[in-house]
Amino acid sequence: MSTQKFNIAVVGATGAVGHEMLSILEERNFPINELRLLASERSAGKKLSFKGKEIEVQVLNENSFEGIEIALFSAGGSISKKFVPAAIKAGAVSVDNTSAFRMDPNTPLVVPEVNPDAIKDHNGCIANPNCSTIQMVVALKPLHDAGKIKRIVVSTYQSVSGAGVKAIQEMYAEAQAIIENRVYQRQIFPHQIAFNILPQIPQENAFMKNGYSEEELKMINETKKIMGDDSIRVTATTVRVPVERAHSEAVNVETEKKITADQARELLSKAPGVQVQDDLDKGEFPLASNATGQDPVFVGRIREDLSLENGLEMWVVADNLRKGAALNAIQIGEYLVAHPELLKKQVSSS
Ligand code: NAP
Ligand code: 3JN
Repeated sequence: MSTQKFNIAVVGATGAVGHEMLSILEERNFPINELRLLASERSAGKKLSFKGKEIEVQVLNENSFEGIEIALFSAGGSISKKFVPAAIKAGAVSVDNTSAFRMDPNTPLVVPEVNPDAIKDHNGCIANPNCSTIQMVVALKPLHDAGKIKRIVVSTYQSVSGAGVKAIQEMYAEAQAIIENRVYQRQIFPHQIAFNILPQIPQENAFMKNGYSEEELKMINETKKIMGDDSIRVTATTVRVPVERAHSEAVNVETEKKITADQARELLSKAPGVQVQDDLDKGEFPLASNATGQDPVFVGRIREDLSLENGLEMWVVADNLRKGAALNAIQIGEYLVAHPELLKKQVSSS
């Protein structure tokens, strides 16, 4: 086993995704030499705990990547656009959780269970897909390999944690205010989120001229790029629900070759990263509350579509902050450390 350890930066370490990254790096015993935590001036001097030690958060700047080998970005697209080039210049490979480079033809967009080999084509940056896309493609890849997917129709039920730490706080504060019959001044969501459902993601400037939201177009475009198949037709409706954590999706797929519900269950039960929870007699199907804090993509309610010759319906649930963001990025990091030749700089042995 290699004894190499690596210098890692986490950009956005104080955020919802950053917090999850630190837990997963610790849990999976990622081989770290130095861990550099970066955030905005608001967090200057703040300390975060990692493996029992307190690490001070540093303010992100152009020189933050000196000596860094892997930089994990989750501080928003504009920060990535500005600082991924600085990280590359310093010799680090970036794994970017934002949409900044996802559709850039020179940047691989990777879900390790689906297209790990794309990592080899990186030019200093590897993009992590949108959370809703990640969990869907993990569940669909084995069906695509078996029967070639022609069309996907997906509706999402996305938790508030997808909109960041402040959005979680807003859902609880608004629920409390409603229960106590108080007026609540919203800051994050455009409409009431507590005890309500919003067919708008993201919360600002969501909609395009064609009526689709930005999140829906991300799912459509990213799915084709990750699956490496532009011929798959995809349509999506993305919806915010008052759930703290884990996104749920109703996914309908049409395949070229017939796949029965039993065959789909069999294929999915063997697929990497998937856990089938599908026993209606026992009342078993995936639930956001059970998926919270878990790594797999849970699939259930698998059934043949009564309206189509070769169609399947399923319910797909995953923790958006783990497999949908931090875990997927760290799996890409693990691939890089397992193939150190893919890290641009010479890495030092500990
Ligand atoms: P969040 O809880 O609001 O956290 C934002 C993080 O970014 C904080 O650490 C914040 O630092 C940092 N930040 C903000 N402005 C900064 C600046 N000017 N310089 C340095 N750091 C700055 O948001 P989140 O939910 O963790 O999401 C963060 C980003 O990750 C999103 O914007 C999105 O691009 C990406 N994301 C991706 C997925 C996915 O589907 N793969 C899912 C969720 C999020 P302070 O605490 O100092 O403000
Ligand atoms: O809303 C969600 O459930 C997922 C949100 C993801 C997100 C939030 C702000 C900016 C993204 C993303 O990952 O696509 C971005 C972005 O980077 O564009």
